[in-house]
Amino acid sequence: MASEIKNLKKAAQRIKKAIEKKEKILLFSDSDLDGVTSLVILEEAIRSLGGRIQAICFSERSLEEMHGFNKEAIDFFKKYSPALLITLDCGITNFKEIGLAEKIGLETIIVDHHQILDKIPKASIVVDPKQKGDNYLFKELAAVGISYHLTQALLGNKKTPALKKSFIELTALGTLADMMKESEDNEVFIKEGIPSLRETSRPGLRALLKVVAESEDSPKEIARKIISLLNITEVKNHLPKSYLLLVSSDELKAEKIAREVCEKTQERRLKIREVTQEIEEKFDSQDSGSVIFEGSEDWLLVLTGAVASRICNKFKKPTFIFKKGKQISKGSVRTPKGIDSVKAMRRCGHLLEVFGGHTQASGFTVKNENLDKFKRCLIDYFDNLKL
Ligand SMILES: [Mn+2]
Repeated sequence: MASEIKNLKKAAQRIKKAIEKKEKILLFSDSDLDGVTSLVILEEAIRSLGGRIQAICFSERSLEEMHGFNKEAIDFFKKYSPALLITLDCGITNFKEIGLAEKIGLETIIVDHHQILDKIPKASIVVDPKQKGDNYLFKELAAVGISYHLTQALLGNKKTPALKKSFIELTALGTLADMMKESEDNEVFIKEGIPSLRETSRPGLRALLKVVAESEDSPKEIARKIISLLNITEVKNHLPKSYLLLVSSDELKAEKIAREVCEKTQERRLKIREVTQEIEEKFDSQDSGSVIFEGSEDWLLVLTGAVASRICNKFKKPTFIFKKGKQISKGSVRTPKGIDSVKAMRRCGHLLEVFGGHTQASGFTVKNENLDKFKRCLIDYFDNLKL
């Protein structure tokens, strides 16, 4: 293909050098399914080449902290310095943290697909098809799609058919989980990766299928079930259960994790329903205005995305749902088609600590003292948008 993802080859070359020289490699990723699958396939590609992966850490969304790559991760990783750090599905908006990582000897490669704010972090290599000067024609890759292309650049013809099949299954799942456009590269991933799920060789997926798949399920239905179970972002000892499940090579252990994941999902669904109903009832009896902006100390941060999606779907309005913390609040944003959530937040960016994401799905962190101002700024913005 004529067009190439900017810096993808450069990143692959740098990683190859690290593998050859036995440098320590550190992996960091977002904890949703796109992030987890991005990390798993890159990890397996690097290991298959004999690379030395020293530590793995996922963003802990349940804590009151910055979106994506964060201070906690730096504290966790700094004992391994000097090392090569790769951030997946995040990093592109973490200016301060990436700068700090580089400063303490963690040479950083960012592999992200989120929107670029006014500048890019001072990482050693940045791979994000949305950055300036990237002429890769297809801009709708999930992070796992980029990671897949990276594994291809790393492995070339060393990618065995079995490895390819296994990578493409995860790439298809991550792409669907992030609700990326099902065209171009993504269409290929989905067409190739979804039909073979039922015969997957990955013990973790097999265990999950045993628990949830019905014999009459179509491949797409199977994929949806897997995604709804693995898109949980709770993290324990820096690792989410979805990761543990996907990399598990032990059938029995995998079955145990699969059962736990199912139970967790049930609890999570109940909680999502509770919060969603609470908000729905409020706006069934009162006009919500041009934007829905709701938060509570009692809501779990990990559920804000799911709740915002449901509320946005029902009321067809830009929806900001947040967990109110002691000093700062953090939340998720969903907007109806055609409304750019990142643009709206950029307008009010002076009131925010961090924000970023996709046009229709994003997140923010705000000091509590700025909550009201932020809300007013949004109302102002969306009121004017209507005119
Ligand atoms: Mn993603």
